[in-house]
Amino acid sequence: MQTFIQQLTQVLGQKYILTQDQDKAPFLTDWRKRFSGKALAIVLPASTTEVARIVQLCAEYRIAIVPQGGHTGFCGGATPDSSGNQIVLNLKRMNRIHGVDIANQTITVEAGCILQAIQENAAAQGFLFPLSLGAEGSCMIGGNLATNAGGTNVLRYGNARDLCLGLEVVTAKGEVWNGLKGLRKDNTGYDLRDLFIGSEGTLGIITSAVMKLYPLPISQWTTLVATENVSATIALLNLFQKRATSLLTGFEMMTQESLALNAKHFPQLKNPLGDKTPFSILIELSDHESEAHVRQLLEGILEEAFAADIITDAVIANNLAQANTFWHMREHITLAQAEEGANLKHDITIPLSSLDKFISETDALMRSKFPGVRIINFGHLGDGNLHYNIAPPEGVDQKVFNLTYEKAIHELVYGQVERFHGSISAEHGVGQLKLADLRAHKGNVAHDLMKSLKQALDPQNILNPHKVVSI
Ligand code: FAD
Ligand code: 2HG
Ligand code: ZN
Repeated sequence: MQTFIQQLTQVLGQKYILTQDQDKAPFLTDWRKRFSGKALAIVLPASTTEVARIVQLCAEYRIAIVPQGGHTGFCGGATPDSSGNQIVLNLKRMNRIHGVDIANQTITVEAGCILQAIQENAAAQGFLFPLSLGAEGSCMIGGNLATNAGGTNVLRYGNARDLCLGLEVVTAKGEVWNGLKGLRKDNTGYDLRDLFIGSEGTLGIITSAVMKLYPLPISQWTTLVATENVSATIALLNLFQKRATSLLTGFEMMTQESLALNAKHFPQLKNPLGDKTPFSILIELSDHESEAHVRQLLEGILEEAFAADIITDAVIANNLAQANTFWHMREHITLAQAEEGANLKHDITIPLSSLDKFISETDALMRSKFPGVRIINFGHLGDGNLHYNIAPPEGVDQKVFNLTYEKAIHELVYGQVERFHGSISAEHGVGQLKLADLRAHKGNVAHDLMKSLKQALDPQNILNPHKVVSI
């Protein structure tokens, strides 16, 4: 090990290899404090050449590498195991923005760029980089691509995969694959880019990316709408899809129970629809024509929704500050859950046509088997993506509750997801949290194919082993 560290030092210099406990500590626990590990060293490269050299050394000494961005992932993918034999390769020093290509409408960035920095850089040049999530101030584009992150703009612009036109990746052998051409069409055989996106650091280390840009909208209007039930909410979504088509850029659902957590931990974030509304729906329209055009369209659709008895109340944000408070309400649910303590997360997708039945059946099962639990159900309804999280009954110790019921609750939810032909991971990935669940729910053929890919691309199993699939 000493020789390995010495050789690493020759590549990076001592300053960028952290081996002391107090220096390593900030990199060893994830954002939720759900996963903790140990590491031989934290390694902080500044260039693709350095990443390649590190991987070559790890391949030679058979040392496992855990790639890491902002460490905001929910599935423990970026946290090392407890052996103390793995290195964490954190990409935060690789944070250069190489520039915007105006004609191609793309931005080329290094993997360690903070998502918000990319959005701001693009906006300063008149472009929208639409990937947007609550962790955007700290997650990094390499992590976003490695998890194929979703967020609040997916229904209009797609997830991280849809926004990516090229990657540079260091392979398990320490070779560099340069796929940064930024082409919108390229049918030269297997799509390597798509293989690495969503692979959570198990097939290669993403070092740079070419991402799509869009024109900045001239005007955005945000509204909070009250509905009585899921079927009305889906009817509302379909109405907006029909009338607003591509101007619809956000459609988020929050249940009364989810917002009750906000009321408890962030009482300043008052729901303008009141605290008795069963479903509060946050809707955003973005327009490239004019303020008047989009405002008129929004009012027209809401009038139609009232007339059809789909909605019971609506508040339109009058200015940017008010629109921001609506979004804060939505984004603070995750923070309120963290304040409340450990909850059991289920990041799932269900076909929209079955969503109503899924929720009513699963809620009923959950409440009958685990009386008193709080169902914190919210999410990106426009994508059929629920965050169907379970908190213990008020006053019950979370640790004891989770130890006793975690397995049974996951089984109940994932059993229902299977029955309704959904997915057990919509946008957060698999990591170590859902390793066994993936094996159980992916299907043998698909799971074996995934293992074959892992075996082919990383035969020594040094890239983030025992995350996503075990070989
Ligand atoms: P990390 O957590 O550091 O890593 C995630 C995975 O990617 C790990 O497996 C890691 O090994 C791998 N990885 C990281 N960088 C690289 C690289 N350069 N090359 C190869 N592998 C790499 N997620 C959503 O999808 N939608 C949301 O709306 C959303 N909201 C969130 C809100 C909050 C408040 C928080 C805390 C998280 C949220 N997340 C959301 C989850 C998280 O932010 C995303 O999964 C994000 O994409 C992770 O990025 P990161 O840089 O933190 O990656
Ligand atoms: C969101 O949509 C994130 O806010 C977090 O994906 C979801 O807290 C969660 O479970
Ligand atoms: Zn989400």
